[in-house]
Amino acid sequence: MKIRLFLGLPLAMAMTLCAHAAITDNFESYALGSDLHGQGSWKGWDNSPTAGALVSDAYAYSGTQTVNITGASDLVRTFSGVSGGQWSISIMQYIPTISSGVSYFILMNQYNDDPGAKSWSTQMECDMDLEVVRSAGSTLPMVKGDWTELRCDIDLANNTVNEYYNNQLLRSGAWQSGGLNELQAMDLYAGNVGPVYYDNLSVISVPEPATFTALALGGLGLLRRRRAK
Ligand SMILES: [Ca+2]
Repeated sequence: MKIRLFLGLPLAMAMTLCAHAAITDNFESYALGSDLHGQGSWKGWDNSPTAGALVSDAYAYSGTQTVNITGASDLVRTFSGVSGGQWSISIMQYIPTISSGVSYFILMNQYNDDPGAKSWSTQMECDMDLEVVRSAGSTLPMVKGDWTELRCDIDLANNTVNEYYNNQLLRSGAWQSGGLNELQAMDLYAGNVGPVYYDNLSVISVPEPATFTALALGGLGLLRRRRAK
């Protein structure tokens, strides 16, 4: 009876895990030099092919490939089912020391191609001239010539977002003041400057599935130890 109970618990956790599948992209599965517009859930803003972005091997956080956000790039990654509860979206960013101008990392609580409705939640302005990152009046020093993480912890249940740059809190505020109580899209907007490289996108529910996996594996470990006795 006790053994069944232990087996049931990890299975239940594994099923919970499946219900909150993580979204990840390390940019390794695309052809080098190809435009992400129209590949997977990527597209140019308002579905415009001219707003896409190219897969690059100039720098990489994982493997050999990233996406290069530069010039006319205004690259959208749409999400579905990122609603309710708490979520964490993370992406690695590399800004070469020679890059200048202002590039943007944007999260949308509502996104539709023109003429559909759009609503903005997070906008990190990466000012490569002043070497700062801004969001709604808050500022942090920029990392250039190295990889750094942009992360937003979103609590849809309580309508809050904590925005982190380089593991430091940049801004804490409301997630939505209009639109929808969801994360519908990420937009990497070059603002006609660049280059800025991005790698290792992940969107996970919180607590993250890895925690559930660890708990489940821990449960199985207990089960094995009990059986071994
Ligand atoms: Ca990669």
